Amino acid sequence: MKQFVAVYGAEPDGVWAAPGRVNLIGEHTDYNDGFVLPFALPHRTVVGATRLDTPQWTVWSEQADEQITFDLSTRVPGWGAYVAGVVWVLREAGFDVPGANLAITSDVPLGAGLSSSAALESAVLTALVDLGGLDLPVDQRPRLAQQAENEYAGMPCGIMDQSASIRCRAGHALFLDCRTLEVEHIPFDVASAGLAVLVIDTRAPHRHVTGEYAARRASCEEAARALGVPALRDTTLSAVADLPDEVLRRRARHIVTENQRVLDTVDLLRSGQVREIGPLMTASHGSMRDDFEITVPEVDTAVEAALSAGAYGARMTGGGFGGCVLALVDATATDQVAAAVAEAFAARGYAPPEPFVAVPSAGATRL
Ligand code: GAF
Repeated sequence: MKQFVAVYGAEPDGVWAAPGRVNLIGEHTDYNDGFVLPFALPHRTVVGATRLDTPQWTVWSEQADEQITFDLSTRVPGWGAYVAGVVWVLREAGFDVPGANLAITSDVPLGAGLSSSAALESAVLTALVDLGGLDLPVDQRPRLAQQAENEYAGMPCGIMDQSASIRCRAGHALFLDCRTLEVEHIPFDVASAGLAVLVIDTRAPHRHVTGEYAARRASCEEAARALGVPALRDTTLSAVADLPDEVLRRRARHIVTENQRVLDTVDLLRSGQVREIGPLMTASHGSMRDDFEITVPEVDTAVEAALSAGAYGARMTGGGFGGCVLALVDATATDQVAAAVAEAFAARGYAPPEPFVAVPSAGATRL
């Protein structure tokens, strides 16, 4: 790894990588014990690492253009929290984490809702587990990476992004039950159906993401309490309809209907009906816009323009308040749909969007 050699003057002991993700469907369902269906992107965070004999970590990041050093007594802020949080969580779990020199680079777009932070945590976790020969089965790693983000970095996320980054397989979407953590790898071969998934980074400035995200999570927990269930996974539309609070009713309705849309999407994909998932994607967007209220004008514009240009379905992906839209389109129509979205953005005076075609890729690995 050339960056590692440039910083530390020698080749690393090993190089590891973990991807960003898009979520095909199932938004904000993860922390409600529900279902999600993400797939990994080819974009990934790469970590070169060499083991040290002392409990000290030096980390250089190409994107931050910064090097930090910390030990077990340091509380690390900023981007380094996603690295130090992983060391912290592994030690909390009782592992003897080796000290290390690390060099990190990434082509996961930052702040675009494509899980750049989960890619960083997952790459560092995979590297430290391998370097230290730690006995940590793959299916238990996402929970620890999530805990690092929740308790060290302070973002109350669910378990989807770390699961996608660690457990996805190339050519497949990851059907994850966020309560049991059981997974099924669902073949998602859009190309042989003559289709493509177009990702449109709206580049809309994120607005109050962490606060709004935490507020949605709190509303869901409040609705579950009012309904007398452990999580919104356990309720029904008719029970939700009786909630007296109008806002809680809409928040809970999104979760209940979104879980069903994930199950319906999985059923269609299991029987090879790829194009047919389009209307479920579009319905998911409507539910995020009207019931969960996590979209912004740029993402609504992108969805409407993609649908008008012939997309079979389109929706915002990720936590919301900006970020990316996914559109399911004919493989021959990607340029045309991307151009239609760019035109709609120009007409409204928005910054030009950045489109790319997403291919379901592999999860975290040693290179
Ligand atoms: C963010 C969170 F990190 C995930 O856990 C998930 O809740 C997602 O938003 C919304 O589905 O990416």
